[in-house]
Amino acid sequence: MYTDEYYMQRCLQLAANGSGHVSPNPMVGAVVVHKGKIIGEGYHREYGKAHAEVNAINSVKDKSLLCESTIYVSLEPCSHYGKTPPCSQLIIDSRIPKVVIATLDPYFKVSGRGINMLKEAGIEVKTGVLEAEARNLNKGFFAAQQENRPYIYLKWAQTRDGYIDRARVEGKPKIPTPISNTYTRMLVHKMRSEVASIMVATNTAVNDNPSLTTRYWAGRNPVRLILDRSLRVPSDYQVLDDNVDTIVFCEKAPENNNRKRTSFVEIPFGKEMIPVIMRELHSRKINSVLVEGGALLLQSFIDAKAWDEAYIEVADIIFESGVKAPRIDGVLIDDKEIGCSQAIHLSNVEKYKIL
Ligand code: AOF
Ligand code: ZN
Repeated sequence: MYTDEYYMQRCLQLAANGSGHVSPNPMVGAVVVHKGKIIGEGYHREYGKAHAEVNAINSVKDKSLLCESTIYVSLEPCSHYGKTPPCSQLIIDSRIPKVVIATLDPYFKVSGRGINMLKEAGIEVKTGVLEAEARNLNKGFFAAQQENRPYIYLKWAQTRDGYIDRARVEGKPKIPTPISNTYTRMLVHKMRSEVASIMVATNTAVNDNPSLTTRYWAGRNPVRLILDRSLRVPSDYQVLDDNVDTIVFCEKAPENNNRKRTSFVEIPFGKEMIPVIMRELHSRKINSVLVEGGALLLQSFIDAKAWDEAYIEVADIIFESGVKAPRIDGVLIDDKEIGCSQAIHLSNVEKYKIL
């Protein structure tokens, strides 16, 4: 006989298949177990489509076994009519006598109500199985529901002597010197495919003309966020190609904007900047952001303590001079070698509050 953790682990594994397809909804997985044997599996595959429980229950071939089964779900079954009907009602109607849940749904329309519905129908409910793991899987969803802001990741690559770019000589073209290698670049693109948005400031957009897409990883492109106070990014640059949803934060929006997927949002550029942007993203249901550069922008997030996790690649390269990497203090989550780079993963001790 396997433990509850074993089946919940399978739920989390299934849930993760929804990565990049379900945001702003959470990734959720479910399995139906009859006498120790998994007889049904499902996960939330796509935003607006069927929830995990629906797919798991539908996948059970012999429905007569449901009345002797347990359903494991990585998030409290919902109790509301959203884009889909309530999963708790489906579980009740399916006569499943026991439900094992990893974590409560923080969404105010559900939180606790799903469990109450089940209990009132006489169903045995167990919660808290692999709770931390389940919350960890949906950091953006939990930040949005509980902190009213997106989950903030910082990311940069620096040399061993602490530079993120070569010095720029006025009037001379920049000699590109990549700090990341083929493998770590691919990992960055994987990370991009897993976040809802990605942010850079004017200098990065102007100097590097990046496309900020997930070219090296199959997955969804995040919304591009460009901080361009005086609209200095040339209109024929890649971030303004209108191929990907893009928001340009600026002081004064252009009078005419014919682009379909690119919008201009006016914001103040002082101390209020980060909270204003965070509120704007939250209102657009963008529940995670990856801040990629440049150094000044990253430093302003660090100084405002407006970050949750930071990924720093330290390549075995020496520049001797150039643009200094940001300075950061955080709790070390992981520090490992990736090829000839060191990958440092930090977390912030203080939870950033925008209100
Ligand atoms: C579940 N199972 O697999 C998921 C749940 O608009 P809807 O109908 O898709 O509802 C979205 C909300 O449902 C979402 O905010 C979260 O509270 C919950 N997600 N619930 O029972 C699932 N993905
Ligand atoms: Zn549901």
